[in-house]
This record gives sequence, structure tokens and C-alpha cells, in this order.
Amino acid sequence: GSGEGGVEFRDVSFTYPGAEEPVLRNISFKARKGETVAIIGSTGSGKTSVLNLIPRFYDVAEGEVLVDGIDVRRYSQHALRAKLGYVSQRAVLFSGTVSGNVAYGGSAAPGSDAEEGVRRAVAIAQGTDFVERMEGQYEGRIAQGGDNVSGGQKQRLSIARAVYRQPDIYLFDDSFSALDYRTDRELRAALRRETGGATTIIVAQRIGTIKDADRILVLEDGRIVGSGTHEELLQDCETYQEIALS
Ligand code: M5T
Ligand code: MG
Repeated sequence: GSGEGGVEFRDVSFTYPGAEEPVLRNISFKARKGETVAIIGSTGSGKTSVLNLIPRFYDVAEGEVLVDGIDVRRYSQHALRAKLGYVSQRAVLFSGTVSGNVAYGGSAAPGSDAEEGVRRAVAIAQGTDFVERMEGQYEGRIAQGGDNVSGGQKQRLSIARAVYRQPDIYLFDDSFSALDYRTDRELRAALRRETGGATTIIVAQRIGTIKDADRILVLEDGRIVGSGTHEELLQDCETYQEIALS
């Protein structure tokens, strides 16, 4: 099995409801507890689709997706989602306070433990500076859709929302794309430091974000065409070389 905090795909093929062609074909990989596995590949290669199968936004018909060594279909929705910190490709904020957005529906009244948790999560997500510059700070208002914060600030708040829940497994779908390199690096270092043994699956477009992952999967047209460390893939995966050189 893949143990606590692990994710495993066993020969997964997947076709969206109503589609004719499979979007993923024969995907197998393991992310063991505490590992970071990155997924890279061109637009439309199936990266988001891989992540979508873990919280069961869709069910596979072929193969198996396992969390902690157990088929995801055997969990209740609640039990499965409690393990996962999913950050979607489009950061979604709702109208409310910063705290309310990070604690996602839970209340985080000033002075409460929950507010401490919000501050910690925002700090790990490298958001302290901009939140503390906002009027009202943690009680400051976020407009509908997060229209009053920048793209990178939105990403950091949606990452903070995942951190707040202290999941065993993080799923980041291109969650660092609007961050400058330094913030990207510092955020990932803080996550590693502060979230100890969490397993991380990180989809990204740029090499800098994934270079230090334990393993990188290269997707092309829904298939894994390369798997290894940055150095290994530079040696023997043509698709990876193309991405790295672009
Ligand atoms: C792979 C199709 C999409 C594309 C292929 C998420 C989603 C995707 N697709 C659907 O039909 N329904 C869906 O809900 O699947 O798409 P992806 O997995 O989104 O690719 P990606 O994440 O590698 O691309 P990008 O642009 O985010 O880098 O044919 O139409
Ligand atoms: Mg995507």
C-alpha cells in the first residue's frame, strides 16, 4: 500500500462523461507520505484531470486511485476531503473577510484560536505583508470574486485556505503561477518546513516550481511520457527538455 498520506494511481484511464476519447491513459504513479510529486506538461495534457480524480470530482472506470492505500471510492466524501488540501487552478474567493475566506465558512473571530490558525496559514502562504497592509487586516473585506486583490494575492489566500485545514495531502493545481519566483520559492520552503510530513502533488507550468520535487511526471496527451528527478528527465525525456529550454 502507499501508507498514510500516500496517493497512488494504478493504471488509471479516464474519459469525461459524454466524451469519446479518454483524457488519461494508463496513468500509474505513487506519492509516498511526505514526498513531493510534480506534474508538468503542455496545456490540455491532462494535469488538472489527474488531480480531479483524487477528491473524486470524477470517478475512474478503469484502474484505481488510492489514498492512504485505500481506493478513494471506499471513503465517504467527507472523510476523503478532510485529508486533502485542494487548491484549484482558478483561485476562488468569496465576498467576506480575509479570515472568513481562509477559514472557509468556519468563523475566525478576532482573538480566537481559529484566528491564530488563520494568521499562521497566511504567514506560510507568504501573505502576511499584504494582509497587514489592507484596511481592516484579517477582518478586511474581500470583494465578490476577490476583485480587490491581485492574482498573486488571490493565489496566496487560496493556498492559506488549504494550509488552515492542515491536510495530510496537498493538491496544488498551478497555484504558484501568479507568484514571482522568490515568493514561489519562499512559500514552498515555508510549506515544507511548517507542514512536516504532508504529501504534495503540485501541477506547474514552470520548471523552477518543480525542480526540487522528489519525482516529476511529464504528461503528454494524457500519458506519462517521463518520470524522474529534474536531472534524470533533462538526460532522457525529450518533452521535458523542450519545456526546460522554452
Ligand atoms: C485535458 C478536457 C479538456 C482537455 C483535456 C478539467 C476538464 C478537462 N477536460 C474536460 O473535458 N472537462 C474538464 O472538466 O480534458 O484537460 P486538463 O486536464 O484541464 O489539462 P491541463 O490541466 O494539463 O491543461 P492546462 O491548460 O491547465 O495547463 O481536452 O478539454
Ligand atoms: Mg489545468
